[in-house]
Amino acid sequence: MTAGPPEPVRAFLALGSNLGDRRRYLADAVKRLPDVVAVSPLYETEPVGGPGGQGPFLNAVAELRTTRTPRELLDAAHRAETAAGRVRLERWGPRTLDVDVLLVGDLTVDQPDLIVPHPRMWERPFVLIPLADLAPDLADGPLAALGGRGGRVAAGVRPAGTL
Ligand code: GSY
Repeated sequence: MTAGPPEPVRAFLALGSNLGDRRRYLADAVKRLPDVVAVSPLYETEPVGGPGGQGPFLNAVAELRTTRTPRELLDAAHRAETAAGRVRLERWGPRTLDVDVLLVGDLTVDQPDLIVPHPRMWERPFVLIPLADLAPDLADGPLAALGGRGGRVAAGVRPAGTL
């Protein structure tokens, strides 16, 4: 028996920006990324980690229906960051665009530059809250462990409209 074409899976990418025209960087990234079928609402969020004095982030999550590998999605994420003029001045510092691969179906990857599922996603309200808008089945449990969806404001995550 020969293998048929790969079945598309549901994948999720996290998008964030806290420098320059944040909304435009997110909108351009969504157009650039492959196989996007849905985008969460936007949230304005307090920076987690990194140097003090950074401005707030705009965060969202994009849902893909894709046959691409996690590595191909990471490459697409890096291309979108480069197109946004991202310069890596400072680790965890302000950035025009950050795109993280969160989940790719039920695939797991553990490589030096790519871990899927994203290892810190389950503790980040700025990821889980927009993810819960698209996939409550995946995010509501971890979000409840952090204080629940009702904890949005307390977690420094404020609704900021849509793209
Ligand atoms: O890891 C994504 C970049 N990032 C963010 C972010 O997107 N949102 C918030 N609120 N804090 C962050 N810290 C980092 S690093």
